[in-house]
Amino acid sequence: MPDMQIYIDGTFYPESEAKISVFDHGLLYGDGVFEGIRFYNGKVFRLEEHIERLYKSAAAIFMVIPVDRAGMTEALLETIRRNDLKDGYIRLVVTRGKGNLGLSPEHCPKPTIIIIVAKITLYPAESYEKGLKVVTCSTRRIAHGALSPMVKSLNYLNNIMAKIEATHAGAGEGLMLNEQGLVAECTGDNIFIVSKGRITTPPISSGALAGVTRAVAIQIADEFGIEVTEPQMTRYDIYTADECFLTGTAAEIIPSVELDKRPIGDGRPGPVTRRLIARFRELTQTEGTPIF
Ligand code: PXG
Repeated sequence: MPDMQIYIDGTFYPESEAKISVFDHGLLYGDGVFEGIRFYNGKVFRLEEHIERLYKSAAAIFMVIPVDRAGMTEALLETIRRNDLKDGYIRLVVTRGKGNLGLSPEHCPKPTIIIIVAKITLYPAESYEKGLKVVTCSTRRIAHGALSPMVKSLNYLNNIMAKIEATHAGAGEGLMLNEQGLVAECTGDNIFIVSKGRITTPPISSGALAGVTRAVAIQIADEFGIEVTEPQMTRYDIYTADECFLTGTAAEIIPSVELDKRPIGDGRPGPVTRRLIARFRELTQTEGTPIF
């Protein structure tokens, strides 16, 4: 990777010189929010939805982003232009900013805005053909009573603990349950099943992030005339489903063919999942906010 241009608070720096304070509360306390966004073929996919979620995450943690949505959008597009990429990944981070030691953000006068653009491949192409193995993690998804799981915050430790469990078990992703033992989502993706031609996904209230790709999958299913419902789900529903797939900005739509060593359906990516993936690829190539 050449020295990428990184945006920090309105200025561009080569990666080797892109630095923030050790007193930044994003580092000290994981106090901040972020988004992972993709651009394809010179267009940013679902940009407005990501920007909207960022501002909602910020509002939920009592943080006022010092740039408005239009300014943020322009900063993001300009960062991609400076790096001269047509396809890639954007990591947009807004931290509480530089402050004192001590939890209180009282002495953090201004949030820090960081925009990183990079290439990304989360899973090899083979995984989209053969499907991922998933295991249930013992680490539970964060409870609403602790911090809303809808906030895309810089506190990812519970998902990271779960991801480590999944990796140790030789699985591509880890399934996370909520405190009640109901299915919430995977460590960095939302989960869907297909049973008797119908699609279901856990409700956001079960502890899932309101995924942008989740919404796209629901939109495509709707376009296909397939009903999507959001009932509370248990692992039993996944064990006995015909098909399963995961959605996320980084993962896109990816089949899952095994949960806890049980094959899902016939253990191969199913026809509904394949159709959704094909349509998703079409959409990412054709829709989005033009960069140039
Ligand atoms: N659940 C969780 C916990 C996530 O973090 C998703 C679901 C999928 O949401 P979207 O809006 O992306 O469809 C996420 C997204 C990364 C990375 O770099 C993480 C995510 C997305 C992209 C990159 O770790 N998380």
